[in-house]
Amino acid sequence: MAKAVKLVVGDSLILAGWSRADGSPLQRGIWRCGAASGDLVATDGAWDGTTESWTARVPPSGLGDGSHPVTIVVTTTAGDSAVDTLPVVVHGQPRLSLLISDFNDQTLKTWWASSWYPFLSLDSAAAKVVTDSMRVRTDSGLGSPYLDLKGTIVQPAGLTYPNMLSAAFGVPARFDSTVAALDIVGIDFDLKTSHSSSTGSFQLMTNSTAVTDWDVQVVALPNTKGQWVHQSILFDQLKQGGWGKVVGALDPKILTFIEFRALGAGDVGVALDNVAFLGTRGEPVIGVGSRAKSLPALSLHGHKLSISVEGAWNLRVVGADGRVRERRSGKGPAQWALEPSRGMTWAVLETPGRRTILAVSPSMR
Ligand SMILES: [Ca+2]
Repeated sequence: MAKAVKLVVGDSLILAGWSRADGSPLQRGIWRCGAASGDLVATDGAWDGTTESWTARVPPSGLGDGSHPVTIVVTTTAGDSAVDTLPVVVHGQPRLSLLISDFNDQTLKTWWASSWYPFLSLDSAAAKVVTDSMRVRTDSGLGSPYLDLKGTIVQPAGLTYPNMLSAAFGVPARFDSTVAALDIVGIDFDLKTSHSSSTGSFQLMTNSTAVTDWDVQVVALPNTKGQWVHQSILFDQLKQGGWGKVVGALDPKILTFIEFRALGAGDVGVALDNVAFLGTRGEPVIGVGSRAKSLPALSLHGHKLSISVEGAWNLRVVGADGRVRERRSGKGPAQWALEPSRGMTWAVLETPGRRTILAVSPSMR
């Protein structure tokens, strides 16, 4: 045993192993971790052979935040013993530790007052990427302001990798002490993407000072087809995407740059909100909403029905007798007053791949 086991506060550690004695039979095995200790339980029910396999459960209460060696001691009837240790690192549950941007002040600023910007992989000859806009947008009455990037990606002939367009921000060098204090382990955000090409894709990309030769660390993001989704990404999910020497897991202390990328030719959209670092120490940031949770596709306010989806939709209002009382279709958010009706009525919203049903009567009157 040598490699450290990483656990989160509240996890139990299950140990399993086997021990062999030369000569006299094994008599007992114990584990110790700080002030906690317990027996290793022989798999066959009794410590009596020269070879025993065993398990042990170190309960969560025995494993506080921090680094703990777990010691295993096995003894024989002759009084011989063998000791082994297992390093265990326990950290807190990832929580929202540092808000980067919620865009609610209607600017593209990060918390350290640098700005988000559109990043083009190739912005020279032949208009390879056209950035139509990157701005803070608010859909009237449908949630807080958010970052909205739209553009057209053109794939130049001869380019061997997909051309791309990103919403990006730089991480200042002084950030390392903050990262250490909060034990930053990931990033959390609301995301809405769209791509006119079925082969288009999206990535979260980071640069750090450890990765050289223009290489980067990436993880795939979904094409959400115009719907808001909540994403929580731990940095150890990121993999090196390219040419550089493999440096292992991203060390957030040396992060320099984060990009939310659209890749491949086509018309693309990347929208972001409530972007925050996840850390395992310190007080959680409260009051950061999630659009994915707070904005249902279909909601009723008084007698006003709100649709908060980005793409095309069809809606029908259906009575308990199955009769359709109202039909509408559109694209993007919409809100209007429903016609009064007797008895139970349901609004049925259909978007590509999804149907949402909401009872809208009799509470509407
Ligand atoms: Ca916002």
